[in-house]
Amino acid sequence: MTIYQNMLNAKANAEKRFAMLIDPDKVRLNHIDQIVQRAELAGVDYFFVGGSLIVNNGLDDCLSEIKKRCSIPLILFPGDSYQLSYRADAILFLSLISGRNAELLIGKHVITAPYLKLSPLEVISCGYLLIDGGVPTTVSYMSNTQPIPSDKDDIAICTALAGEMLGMKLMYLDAGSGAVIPVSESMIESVSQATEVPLIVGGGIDSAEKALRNVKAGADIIVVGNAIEKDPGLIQDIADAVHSVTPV
Ligand code: 1GP
Repeated sequence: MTIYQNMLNAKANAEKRFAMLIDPDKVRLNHIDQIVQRAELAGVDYFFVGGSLIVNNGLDDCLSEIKKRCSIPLILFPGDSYQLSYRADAILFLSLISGRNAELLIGKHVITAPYLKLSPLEVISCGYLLIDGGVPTTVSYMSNTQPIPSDKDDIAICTALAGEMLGMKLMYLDAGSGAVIPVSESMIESVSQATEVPLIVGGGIDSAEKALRNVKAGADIIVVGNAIEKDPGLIQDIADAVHSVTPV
C-alpha cells in the first residue's frame, strides 16, 4: 500500500496520525538509536525529514541511519530542491500556495520533476499554507513570502480549496518551526470542513494537550519537531494523545 493510501484510509476511518519532524542538521547521528527506539515504542506513524534551511550535508546519512533501524515511513519535507534523496520512501511535493513566489509555486517543481520521475520515491503533492506564527520564521524569510494572518480563517479556507481544486492531495497548515502562536483550532476546523484531502498541521505544537485539541478540531496528521528535540519524553505523550481519538 502506498503511504498516501495509508493516509487516506486513516482519514476514512477517522484515525489520526503523528509525524515526527527530523531536521538533519539538528539530529546527531549517534542519537539516532535513541530517537528511533522512542519513536517505535510510541507508535510514531511517519518521519518527516527536512528543514527550511539545511546547512550541513547530512540528509543521506540521516535517512540511511534511520532506515537501518526501523520501518517507520520516511517522508521528505524539503525546504528546497536540493533536499532530495532516494533513501527516503516518499516526498511531499510542496507548493507554497499561501505565497506568491512563482519559484515555490511551480518553478522548483519543473526542475525537480524529471529527477523525481526517475526516482523510486512516492511523490505526494501537497498544498503548503504558511500561517503567521507570531515570530518571523526561517520558512517565511527563506521563501520570501508573507504568511496568512493567523486570524484570517477565510483566506486559509479559500487557499486550501483552490489547492484542492488544482489536484493537490494533501493540505499542510504550518505556523513554521518554533512558532510562538500555533495554528488556531478555529482555522483547523474551518479548513478541514471545507476540504476533503487529509490535513496536516504543524508549527509550535509543544504539548500533548495542544496536539489533542488540533486533532479534535480536524487535523489528520500532527507534525512536531522543536518540542521533541527539547524534550524527547513528549514523543510518547503526543503519540498517545493523537492516537487517543477514536472513530465516532
Ligand atoms: C515545521 O510543522 C513543522 O515546519 C514543525 O514545527 O518544529 O515547531 O514543531 P515545530
